[in-house]
Amino acid sequence: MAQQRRRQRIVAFIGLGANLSNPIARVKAAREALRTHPDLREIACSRLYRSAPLGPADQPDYINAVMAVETTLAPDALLHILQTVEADHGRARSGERWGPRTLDLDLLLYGRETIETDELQVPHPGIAGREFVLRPLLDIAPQLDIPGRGPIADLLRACPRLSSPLIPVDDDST
Ligand code: A4P
Ligand code: MG
Repeated sequence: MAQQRRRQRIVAFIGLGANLSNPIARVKAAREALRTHPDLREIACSRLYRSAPLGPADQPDYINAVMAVETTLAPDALLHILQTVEADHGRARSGERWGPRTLDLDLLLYGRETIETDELQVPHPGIAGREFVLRPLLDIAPQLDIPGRGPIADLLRACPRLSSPLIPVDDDST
């Protein structure tokens, strides 16, 4: 559909997170699904990080990563791809805020655009205060400035720490 595409190429940042059913493998498989999608071109992907949950503590640790992709898709079309990949990984929405999930794919940034619709808020509302988003972002885009929020290095310095430090995951972990 014509409205699903923009003429210009845009760099979008996607946050990947999982804490159920082999989360390291989930995050790696989601990256692979996005990397090989015909409408996306991967520019960079961070290391994987393990962290304590933000929100209810009675859930497993999370694995998080951030990837940058180039695309001509409109933001809502990109969101639908993320939701399809989530569904392919058995994502069931319990409705619990900050509850456990097999896979969560968030559209963190879409170029420098600010989007406020019923189904999409960009920059992602959690981006500026989450170490597990900012730290992997810093890996792949150290100079990045978040529209309306500022440079990520400053945001990372100021952001609240979780109950335990973020730990990079070894490459050969599964
Ligand atoms: N939506 C609006 N804007 C966006 C966007 N920029 N990207 C809408 C993606 N979706 C967006 O999504 C609910 C609705 O948000 C969608 O229908 C879409 O139209 P969802 O994925 O069901 O909910 P959510 O984003 O997971 O929200 P929730 O449950 O508040 O979770 P959060 O805020 O994402 O947090 N701890 C650690 N250490 N690491 C984590 O990754 N993640 C969470 C989940 C909690 N604790 C965590 C982590
Ligand atoms: Mg989400």
